[in-house]
Amino acid sequence: MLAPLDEIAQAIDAHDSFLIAAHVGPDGDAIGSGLALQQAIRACGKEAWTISTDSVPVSCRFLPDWQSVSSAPPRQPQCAIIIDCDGSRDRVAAPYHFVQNAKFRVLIDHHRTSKPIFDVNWLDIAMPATAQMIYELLKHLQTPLTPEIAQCLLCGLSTDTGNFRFSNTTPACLRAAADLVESGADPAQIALKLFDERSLEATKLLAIALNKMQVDCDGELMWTTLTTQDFQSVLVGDESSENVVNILRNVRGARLAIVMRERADETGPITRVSVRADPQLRADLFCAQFGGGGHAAAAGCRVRYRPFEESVKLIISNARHWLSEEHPVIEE
Ligand SMILES: [Mn+2]
Repeated sequence: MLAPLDEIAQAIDAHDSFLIAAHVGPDGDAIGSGLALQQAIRACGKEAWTISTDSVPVSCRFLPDWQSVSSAPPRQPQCAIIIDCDGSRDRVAAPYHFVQNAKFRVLIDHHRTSKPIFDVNWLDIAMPATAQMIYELLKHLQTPLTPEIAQCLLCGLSTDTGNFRFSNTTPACLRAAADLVESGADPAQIALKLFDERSLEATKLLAIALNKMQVDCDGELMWTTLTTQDFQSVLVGDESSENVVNILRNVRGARLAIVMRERADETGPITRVSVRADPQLRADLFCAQFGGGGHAAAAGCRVRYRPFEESVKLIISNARHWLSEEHPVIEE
């Protein structure tokens, strides 16, 4: 039996057109990994399209070639490579028939909730970021690391390690980062764009969210909400609320932080939920109860078909219980 890296190399060799897609609400790992893989496949003289039906987050609109990301491929690709998520219809930010109708499907992911559902599945929860996996794939393929590819991969590593501050910052990850900087990636630009820069509107939204901050369970649970009206009052969308949950998580004594945002689509109201937690509290399992996913320390979900206030009550009462319950320890 071939190792996953060899199987993926074979899949790239055997096909001429590729769909690359990651999770809904893509982040710097999803977009950076996708763009790096796209550039590498195109460098082999093949067609590759990075797809995101949720667009590219503003914080990532400095990456080389980010404007090539589109909401659908121009035609059915032969091979679908799904990265940074579990590959299911609900999680993939691409029109799913393109995934289903692909002759061959590859899954590359580092989330612990993913299962081998495609033709080739490279699932490795020890990897700090999908970008680390793409880095190793490109090394395996002997693809030259251009400054553009290096910048995209460093963006992915930086996103998922909190700019090399989380406990998933492994020696291998730092070695890859060093190699990427040597190849032309710009860590200062990435840190500024991903972690520091914030629009004026997002800063105003942060003020609203902090004003409404709730302290629960003796300070172990911190939460807040942002309503449609809050978003309208500062004329911004959901992408401007990303960092609020981290600010709540950083309050001394907090173990679980939750931000709930009121949105809507053609199915009706949606409550978008971002969760940050002490990893022992398994944010991924907390969100899985509501059909979401993520990591032990950071996860998300969407609650549909209920008014916002009801969703908030449901999630917060669940969170209060969650804090006092035992959760499966993370098996290494
Ligand atoms: Mn990731």
